[in-house]
Amino acid sequence: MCEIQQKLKSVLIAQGASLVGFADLRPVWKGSLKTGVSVALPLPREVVRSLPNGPVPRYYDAYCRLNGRLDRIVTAGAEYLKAEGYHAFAQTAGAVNESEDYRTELPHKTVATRSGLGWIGKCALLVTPEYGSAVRLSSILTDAPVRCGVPIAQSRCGSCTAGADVCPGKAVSGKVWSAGVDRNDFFNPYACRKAARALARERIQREITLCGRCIAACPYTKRYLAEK
Ligand code: B12
Repeated sequence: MCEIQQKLKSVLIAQGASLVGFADLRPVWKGSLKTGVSVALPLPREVVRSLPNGPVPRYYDAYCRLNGRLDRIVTAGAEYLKAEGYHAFAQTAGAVNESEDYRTELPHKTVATRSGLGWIGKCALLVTPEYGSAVRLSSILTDAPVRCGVPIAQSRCGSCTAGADVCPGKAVSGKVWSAGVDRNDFFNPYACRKAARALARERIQREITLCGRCIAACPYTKRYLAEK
């Protein structure tokens, strides 16, 4: 790992990042900044344990808190890179535009799989070996020279049906992801959004897309919960 990469990683970890990965984005991204830095924060175990039936107020609180922390971490990382003379763009929640069909130009999950942090589960979430799908993500784009991780291009979900079984919107078809398989070929974002918003309205009285049942059901998440 070269010096700038090591220092950037230290900055991100000092700011609170739990997982950091570096991605070669050339095959997936036409923009000028060809390196992605993926940052993940886990949902606290006690929050995930409260999710099997859908969102609860503490999940909403954690969601807001982690989003704020991620924005601060990637902003600090981008500021550090710029101070070192590189170009850098922090993909904060406010800086990313979402289209009407729920797509962004360069999703955090693409940066994450390209950096080797995990794969896309049948539930369409990033699944990491460390925390399962119980992570929130952000990313930085840059032209700083770094050694990139080995991309993960295949799912490790196997024949698992846990996410599909608990999805209140029946949004999970069960088809296995591999790099290049489009989201809409295995997951229905409209059905997910509709069911999650109904659940959030009913359970926490908020107009927000918040569910979390597939996160809690994932066997990799359960492994994270079983530790300690
Ligand atoms: C739009 C959006 C939604 C939409 C659509 C969801 C979706 N899967 O697209 C709706 C409203 C339904 C939604 C719901 C939820 N969301 Co949401 N959402 C987003 C948002 C803003 C953009 C996602 C996007 O661009 N989708 C477009 C599709 C095409 O891309 P994708 O979802 O990333 O997945 C594809 C690519 O990554 C691609 N890909 C990956 N690697 C590679 C490699 C190569 C070579 C190629 C070619 C492609 C490729 O493959 C994937 C499948 O096609 C992101 C934040 C962000 N800026 O990324 C959060 C995000 C995906 N959401 C998140 C979460 C947690 C949720 C919810 C659980 C809500 C909640 N908090 O309770 C639900 C459940 C969603 C689910 N099961 O997928 C997290 C996911 C964390 C994780 N572990 O993956 C994110 C990253 C937010 C965050 N900051 O952490 N969400």
